[in-house]
Amino acid sequence: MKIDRFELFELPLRLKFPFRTSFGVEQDRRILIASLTSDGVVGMAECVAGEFPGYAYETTDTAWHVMSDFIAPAIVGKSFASAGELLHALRFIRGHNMAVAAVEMAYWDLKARMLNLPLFELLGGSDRPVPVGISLGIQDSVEQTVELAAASVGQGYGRVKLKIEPGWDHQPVRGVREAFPEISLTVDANSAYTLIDAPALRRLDEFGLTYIEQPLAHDDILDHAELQAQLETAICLDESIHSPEDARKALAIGAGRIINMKVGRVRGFRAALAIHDIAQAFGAPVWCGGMLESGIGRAANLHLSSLPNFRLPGDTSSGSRYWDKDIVNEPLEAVNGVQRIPQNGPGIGVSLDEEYVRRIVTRQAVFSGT
Ligand code: OSB
Ligand code: MG
Repeated sequence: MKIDRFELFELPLRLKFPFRTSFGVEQDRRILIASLTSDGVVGMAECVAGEFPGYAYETTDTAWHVMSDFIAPAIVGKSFASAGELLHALRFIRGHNMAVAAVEMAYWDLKARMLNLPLFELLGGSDRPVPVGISLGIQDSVEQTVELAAASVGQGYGRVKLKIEPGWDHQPVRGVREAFPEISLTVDANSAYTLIDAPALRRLDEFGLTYIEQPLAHDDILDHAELQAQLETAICLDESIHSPEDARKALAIGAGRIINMKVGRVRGFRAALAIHDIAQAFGAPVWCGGMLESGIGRAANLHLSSLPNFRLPGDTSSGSRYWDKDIVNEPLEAVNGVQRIPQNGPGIGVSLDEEYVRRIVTRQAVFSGT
């Protein structure tokens, strides 16, 4: 497939609520969409970089820079027979996985559209219902947290994840657990603890959490292994896993028992599939994380989530939870805690609301060959 055109655009979208984690607060998102055109067919994907370098070092602006100044010249006017070939042409870019992933994912969407297949088929998944949970940011009070958890349970979500940090862990978890003794409850620390905090984390064991997500440093696996040995609760790794190699090493040393898969974090679908298989070989489930995506990223997540080793509910909750108005035409709504894979046409199975996009777009760049 020859890449005739590469286009980037930026769309400001305001979350319905400020999303607070141990690394900061996000409400005003700038959604970056990358699109690739070949032979008149267009594939697209969302870049999941955030507004500030809190979750990872990439930001909307570093991703824009890397995509327009380095990726565009390396791919426009060139032909790639596979995602592997495309990635090979981008191997000179160290890191910047979210920027590379957006282009690689757009390539998969393009390929699926050319073959007239839903993306899940190309990825090796299936048309199955995708169980999803909800990720609740840090709130001002335990009462508020329990209220939000109650609303989520009322909407049918099969798992509730609470963001935690030192000083905000035991109390909200106890509050929600006492109100809902049976739900699958998890916590996500986004790297806010160190090994010195092991006793505080051990105290969470009594609540029967499904897992504790990324308690320790974003670049650590060794201390996680030491912590996992001291906990009954499974550790789920998010920030620490950037590649199939990271996944293999982490699972080999027992740094965790579960992996949160984010395609942007790991450099694209190809790496995500490899991590899926490695985790499966270790008997470790994966689940699909979220990065407060618009419907474009959310649709891609749902297709990926249909692979067999996605065995725990993902973070792809209803689009209407995040946005008053999404940028896609198709609603992506969970019913009784389950999302259907969008299939309004091939590829990711959703379409941009072109009129709305034209109205809100703040930045656009087009790279086309001669
Ligand atoms: O750690 O999983 C995370 C959002 C932004 C950055 C990191 C994370 C998250 C979430 C929200 O937990 C998931 C979502 O609802 O999209
Ligand atoms: Mg996380």
